[in-house]
Amino acid sequence: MHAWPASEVPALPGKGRDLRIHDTATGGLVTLDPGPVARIYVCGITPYDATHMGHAATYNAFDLVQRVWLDTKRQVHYVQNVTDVDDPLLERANRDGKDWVELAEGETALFREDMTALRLLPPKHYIGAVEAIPGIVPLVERLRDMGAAYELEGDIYFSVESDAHFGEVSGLDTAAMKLLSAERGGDPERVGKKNPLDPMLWMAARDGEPSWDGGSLGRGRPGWHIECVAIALDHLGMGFDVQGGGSDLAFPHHEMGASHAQALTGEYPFAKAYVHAGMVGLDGAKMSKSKGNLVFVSQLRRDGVDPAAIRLALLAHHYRADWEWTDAVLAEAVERLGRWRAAVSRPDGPSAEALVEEIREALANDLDAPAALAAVDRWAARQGADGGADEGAPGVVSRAVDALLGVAL
Ligand code: 5CA
Ligand code: ZN
Repeated sequence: MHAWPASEVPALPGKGRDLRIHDTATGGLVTLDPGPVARIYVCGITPYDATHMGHAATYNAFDLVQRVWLDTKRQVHYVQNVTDVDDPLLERANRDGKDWVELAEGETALFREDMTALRLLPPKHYIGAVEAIPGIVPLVERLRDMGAAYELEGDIYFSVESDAHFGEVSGLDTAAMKLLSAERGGDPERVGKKNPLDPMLWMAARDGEPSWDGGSLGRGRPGWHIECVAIALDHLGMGFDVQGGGSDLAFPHHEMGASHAQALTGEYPFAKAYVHAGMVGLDGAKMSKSKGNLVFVSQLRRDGVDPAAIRLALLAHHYRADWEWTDAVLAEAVERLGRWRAAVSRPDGPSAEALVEEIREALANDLDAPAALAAVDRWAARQGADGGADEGAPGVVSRAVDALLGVAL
């Protein structure tokens, strides 16, 4: 699939800091040490509805990861998927009497527009689950042939016991895993499974549902976790730097994905860090397509809201926090954008060197965007007050805010 156009990232004077970030698997901060090419996989959307503020907040977090890396003069190899066939997508298409392919294509196109408007950097490889199927089938066959997967009434399940490290990503106990598995696409109650937590790798064709040639697996479609594993292994390989998504993906999705990959390759770990963004809610509940309590990026854009203000509204919250979208959050961001634009539109201003270092330090410290915004606020407040007449300063601030925060002033 094609991704979306990249906005330019200005180069800044000096050099950025190495990123310290919270890793779900170790439960603490880790200092990442990527090579000259940092590798990141971020789980993409299931395209049955438009991009809401929760999605945007999560993709914003991983955009910051890349901007910190780019500022350390590294290249970034970024991969993202699209879950373009899945139960909720098929159900929504059925409900609305739409063709599932058209629904997926339409929502993916809208997602690209939203990402472009928000200046979120595009992945180098943007891969749909459907186009990945030819690469998924041999992985499932291999897992089955090595005894890490088994058949149940035509479906193929992964045996979680085949990975000695199973459970290490989320750190949850079995009872918690069972609950979450039932809530998030698993089927712990199905009779005949070796372990209730075992996830499906390949689902035999069901009447009225799309299916593909699965070689020795028979016709069917892939399970959710193996899709992301196949795409990540194909484009990044084992031991990539960051696996990212919202906190609802830690279990089962990232847990199972790590185990699939580790069982397949005999190598450890799948990803060096598992990074999870908090959940954005509306009216006291997690914003979700299934609940329908949504604020869409595209709707705000249609209402004339500047995408830079939407981005500032996201940046005003720490990526790991759970927070609520409200009108006041947006109003504050609009006001801040106006203040910053006025400050950088002057011909000179207070020296910006210290500010660039403050933004770098804030982001390197577990992506503390609110601290970065506060630093820019302080610089903007000094404009015209105690002043300073550094001619280059407004330009430096503009470029730093663009390069490190993705906001065009
Ligand atoms: N297609 C799968 C991943 S392979 C999926 O989870 N799709 S999604 O459309 O449901 O979500 C896309 C991303 O947005 C995921 O990282 C998910 O964790 C994140 N996300 C979903 N809802 C929220 C929310 N309310 N707040 C923050 N992030 C969210
Ligand atoms: Zn995924």
